[in-house]
Amino acid sequence: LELEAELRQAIVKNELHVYYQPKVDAGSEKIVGFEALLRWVHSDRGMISPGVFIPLAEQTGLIHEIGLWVIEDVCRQLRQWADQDYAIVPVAVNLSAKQFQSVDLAKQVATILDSYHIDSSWFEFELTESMIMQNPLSSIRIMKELKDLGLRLAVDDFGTGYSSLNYLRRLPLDYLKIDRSFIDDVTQDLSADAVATSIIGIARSLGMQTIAEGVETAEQLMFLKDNNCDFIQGFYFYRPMPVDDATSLLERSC
Ligand code: G
Ligand code: G
Ligand code: MN
Ligand code: NA
Repeated sequence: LELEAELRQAIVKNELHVYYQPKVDAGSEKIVGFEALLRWVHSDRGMISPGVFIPLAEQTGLIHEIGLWVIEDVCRQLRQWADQDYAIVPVAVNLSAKQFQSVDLAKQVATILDSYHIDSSWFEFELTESMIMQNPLSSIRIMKELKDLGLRLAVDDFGTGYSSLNYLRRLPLDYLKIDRSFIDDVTQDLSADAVATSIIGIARSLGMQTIAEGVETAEQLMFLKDNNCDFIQGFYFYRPMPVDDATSLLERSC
């Protein structure tokens, strides 16, 4: 309960920060995007993981306010990068289940993009299979609304949920993100290799691209390149970083 009260205050106390983790093209190894990852730097407790406070925010409904704050903070940053003439790479924001199901999501996003003059191709969302499969028909409708704004959509942690291939085929998705658990085991476990290459194959045949998450070793990278994975994210290249470090990376790649 105490943590809930503190989370309520976190926004006004400027304790929430968006970190940025680069994604690179598997071929050129150039930065092609960022994932926005929320951090709570608490005055006494230090850094609190979103794995802890996002579920709390979901339970208490605070997720709506926090989720909108993340979207707006990312748009404010994109505007600043654009004004400084940096070559913009798209930023992907994670959505939670309640946010995804809230009726006005597309309208709220459109308003924020508009007010910061953000090109919709600069902004992406990551959803999970379980969020989509909770109510597949309404999910398809919401995803279409977001696609109509011009955003790209990714399925996060792909392979760990229960997506029916029959729905997957009908979903307006751009990327499948291969879950870290498979990447951890590739090059060591033939069944993880098979799952990873199957996901790459499914994505390709459905006209989607693949992002491997949690890539930590040269061997994993080699395997993914050999098997035509499109994009790579993980500590091997970059950790999630504060915005100033992300800005320096963009500055260098100009
Ligand atoms: O950054 P880290 O690996 O600690 O993230 C832990 C979890 O928190 C991941 O599942 C990630 O998707 C989630 N997460 C991080 N930032 C956000 C956010 O802004 N919104 C939502 N809904 N989840 C987030
Ligand atoms: O659920 P989601 O995929 O959004 O979670 C992203 C989380 O994965 C973030 O908390 C981020 O810090 C973490 N992460 C990103 N790259 C790596 C990696 O290479 N190894 C590990 N162990 N975690 C990673
Ligand atoms: Mn994610
Ligand atoms: Na993930």
